Amino acid sequence: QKVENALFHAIEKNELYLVFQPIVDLKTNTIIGTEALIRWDHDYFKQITPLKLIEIAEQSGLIVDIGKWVLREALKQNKKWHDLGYSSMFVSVNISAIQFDQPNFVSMVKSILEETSMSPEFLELEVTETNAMTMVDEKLAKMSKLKEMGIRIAIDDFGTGYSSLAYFTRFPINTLKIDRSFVNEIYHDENAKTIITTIINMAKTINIATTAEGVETFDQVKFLEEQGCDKIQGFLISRPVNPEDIEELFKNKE
Ligand code: G
Ligand code: G
Ligand code: MN
Ligand code: NA
Repeated sequence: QKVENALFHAIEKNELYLVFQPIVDLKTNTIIGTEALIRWDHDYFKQITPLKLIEIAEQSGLIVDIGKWVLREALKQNKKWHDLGYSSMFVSVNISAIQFDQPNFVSMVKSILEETSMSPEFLELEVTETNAMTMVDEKLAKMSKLKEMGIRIAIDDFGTGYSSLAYFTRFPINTLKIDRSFVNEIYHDENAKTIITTIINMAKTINIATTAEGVETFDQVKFLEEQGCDKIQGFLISRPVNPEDIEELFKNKE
């Protein structure tokens, strides 16, 4: 059985689903949003990790349809949470370069927001640092349009792509997601601490929020709080889980 072929049928066969990981505001210590992450429930291709799944989807071009499906499902779920009363919750959706570079990307996002009755201010799109560094002019133009619509842009895996933060002053972005490789090293490597502190301070001067990814210990939270990091995400709060488990977390955090 060919994996591309199986993945091609995954949407119609209802094998794809989303899990959500909470994002916590450090000032209020409340869950303010979630990141949607794709999963594939397939008898034969169980061993395929989400990272590999995305790689296959990108190589085969299936990412365009899958990415659209992810966006729709993430917004539908976020709408359900709004209807349940969690009406300030945002959802963050990962966007592949190939998907972002589609000529109709902006209009596709707009139509899915309308279809799901979700206001643009509750959608954040995550673009990796490496992605943002290719086809820069096209990227800038699209990001500006998305921002004008009220959608937020986050740079994912920040710090891994060898770009300088100064470079990002050109981009209309709202959030930098500090890569978990730095967060992991907070209590092992002085350089990691310095890098995080520098990212947070520079981001503040250009009015960009910071989210630390991969937070697993209270010591890391303490350091990030001291440095003025805005939001955290990681196994300490919760692994990516299904929507019902997210609702339990909402209740417990109230
Ligand atoms: O879910 P997990 O933590 O294993 O994620 C593995 C990788 O796959 C991460 O880099 C994440 O950003 C990416 N990923 C997960 N879901 C999606 C998705 O819906 N679209 C894209 N483009 N990437 C995703
Ligand atoms: O690249 P992106 O940031 O979208 O990746 C999300 C991935 O990070 C998911 O696969 C998720 O499972 C993983 N992740 C989220 N929190 C943690 C954490 O605290 N520790 C580790 N090791 N991985 C995490
Ligand atoms: Mn991400
Ligand atoms: Na990341």
